[in-house]
Amino acid sequence: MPLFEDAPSQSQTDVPWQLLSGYLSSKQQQLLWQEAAHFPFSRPELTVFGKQHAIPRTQAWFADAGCDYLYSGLMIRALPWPHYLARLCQQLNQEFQLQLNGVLVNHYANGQEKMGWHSDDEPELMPQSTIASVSLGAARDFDIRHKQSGEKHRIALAAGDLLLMRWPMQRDWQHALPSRAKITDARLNFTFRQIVPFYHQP
Ligand SMILES: O=C(O)CCC(=O)C(=O)O
Repeated sequence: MPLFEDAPSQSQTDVPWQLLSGYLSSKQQQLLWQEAAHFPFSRPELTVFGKQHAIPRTQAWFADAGCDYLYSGLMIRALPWPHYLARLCQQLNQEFQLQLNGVLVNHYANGQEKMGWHSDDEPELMPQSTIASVSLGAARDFDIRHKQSGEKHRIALAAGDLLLMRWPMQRDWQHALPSRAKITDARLNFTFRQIVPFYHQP
């Protein structure tokens, strides 16, 4: 259950997301955290209204062969799966009957780093597929707002939590990770996605 929500209050059965608090064991968290120390994180620059901006976080993309990802105009080639991340992807696929085949890893060095409002609605994502978001490290607020009504929810995502974002979440809602000046610890987030293979190389 969400730890807290903004009004109007709503039961989780009415919304397309599901929070599984403490989904990862502490051993899994430790192994993934250690593995991520070797990830080739980068900070791409995006062009917004003709100006170049470095994104306020670093990221890496791992996926099956042919599952490249076009992110805000940048083509991100799929890197081969690291061991423990691949095992977590298999676990999610088995447990929730999913066909996830790629993961965007976001590293937030501290509370200054963030992600703005968006939906994960890129065309290479399998239509109506689920996105599974796993968090490690510092707990951070995750905000969700409805595109039409503006209805808002806030979920605190803590280390080891799994957030399942099911269809039509990416059609009807946006999400964001706001900055939190007082947080000094790092956070990792893994959004496992299902990509249409070879979408960008037909
Ligand atoms: O870090 C998070 O929890 C959010 C990540 C996110 O919104 C995304 O990868 O699209």
